[in-house]
Amino acid sequence: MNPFAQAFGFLHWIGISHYLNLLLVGFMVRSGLEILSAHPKLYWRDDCNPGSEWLRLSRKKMPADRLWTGADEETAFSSFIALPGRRNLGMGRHWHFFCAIFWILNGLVYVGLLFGTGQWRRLVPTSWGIFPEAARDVWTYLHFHAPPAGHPYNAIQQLTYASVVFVLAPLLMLTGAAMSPAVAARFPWYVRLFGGRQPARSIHFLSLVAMVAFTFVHVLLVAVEDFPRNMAWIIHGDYSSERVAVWIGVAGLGVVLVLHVWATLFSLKHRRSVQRWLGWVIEPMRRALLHHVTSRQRYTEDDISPFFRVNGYPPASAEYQRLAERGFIEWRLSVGGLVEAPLELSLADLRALPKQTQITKHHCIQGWSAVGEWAGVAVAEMLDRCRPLPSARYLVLRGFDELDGRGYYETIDLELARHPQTLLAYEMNGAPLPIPHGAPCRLRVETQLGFKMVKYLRSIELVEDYHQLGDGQGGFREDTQFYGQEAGI
Ligand SMILES: Nc1nc2c(c(=O)[nH]1)N[C@H]1C(S)=C(S)[C@@H](COP(=O)(O)O)O[C@H]1N2
Ligand SMILES: [Mo]
Repeated sequence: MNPFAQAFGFLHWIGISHYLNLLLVGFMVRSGLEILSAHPKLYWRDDCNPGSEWLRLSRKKMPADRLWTGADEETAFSSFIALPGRRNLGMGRHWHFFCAIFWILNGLVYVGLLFGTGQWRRLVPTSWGIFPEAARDVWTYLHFHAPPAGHPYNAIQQLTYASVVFVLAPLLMLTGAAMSPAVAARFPWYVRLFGGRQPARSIHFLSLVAMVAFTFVHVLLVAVEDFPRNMAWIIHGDYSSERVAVWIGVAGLGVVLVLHVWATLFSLKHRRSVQRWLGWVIEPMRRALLHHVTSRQRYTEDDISPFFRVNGYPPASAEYQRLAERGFIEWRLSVGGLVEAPLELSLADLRALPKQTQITKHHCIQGWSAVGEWAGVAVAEMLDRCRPLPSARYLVLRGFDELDGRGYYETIDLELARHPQTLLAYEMNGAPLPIPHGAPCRLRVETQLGFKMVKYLRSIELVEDYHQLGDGQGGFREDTQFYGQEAGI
């Protein structure tokens, strides 16, 4: 008997890992669909040109005669298919990453035990003969007969199981990692392995479809073949006590269903709690893995996207409009808070500082991307001039725009602020920053998602802590859309 079977008496480790897998994959499929609903379009190119999507799950049409934004393209999926549904990207992401952590751990334990116990022989084909054998089995299935039982699987089952465990699951993990802006910024070659961020996103989705199809057929076959006998094997690891196994199996499925309903309703009602509790697990992990990674992007002019989406409409305030009308001559960026030397920088002052240019890929949290060239002053240069006090830990960047009475703001810590490609950009693609993209000056933090990069900058304040600002979550979108403060994924 293996140690797990001993510890749990009647439970077999294959049963436990299958059960956790069913639970976690279900949660990840539904939260993944929630994420997709934020930008329900899939592309093969990272420019995400409107109209170039190969899959569109929305009927919304963007106007041709006025500015529209990525947020306008967002749709709501039903809570029956998405976790939690109803346009809750923040919630979908928390569930997706939370479950991903445990799914990977479960997968590692499963594969470890598979090899540790010799069970891998049932799963991994060891001879080329498997292929003609599988073809014969397909032929038999096509005639609606069951092929002869294998030992214990027939060739086609063995091939399918092996490819789910050793191809599909790793592919989901690898393409998932390729969608992290921090990974893409530090290792552009890694993303290129999949053909780019959008191909990785498309492959991730297609793998999800394959996973759902497999699970469906697998469960169906287990059920129609010999349900009690199969349940006994899954749960006990042998063919004893079939009746107990059936009951445990049915009860287990009931628990999965209840958990889905609970998580959906709870996430719709208590979004701040979900953000806090799941964030408590996810954020330290995200921070440890990705926070210290610096951007090493060096795209070429040929890579620059002909079309670059906008997110966040230009400020409606009279103050901003007046500044814009006069070409931002009177605009000043105030830098204050916990600094030795507060600054008031005009555009001319910024232009007089050392100029840095970078061509990078922008990752919006909703899923779209685009490549642009940005020029401006490194935030590190600005910090050298205002000299933060020892107690300063975060930069609070505020924009001129307001939504529902809240000013747009985001926070980044001093480490991110000092990264070499963290920039106060006043030019885009060789021209002064256009108004929709944040004129006269915006932040670029190239390892992070787009929402951290405040446009229409008004001020920068150095603070010790951000919890006393707004709703205390570290930014406008963290406060109102329940995103995580750490945006490397
Ligand atoms: N002031 C301000 N900055 C903002 C936003 C906003 O709404 N207001 N949206 C953010 C989001 S979600 C993204 S993806 C990027 C989009 O930058 P772009 O409009 O230049 O594409 O800006 C970020 N900065
Ligand atoms: Mo975004």
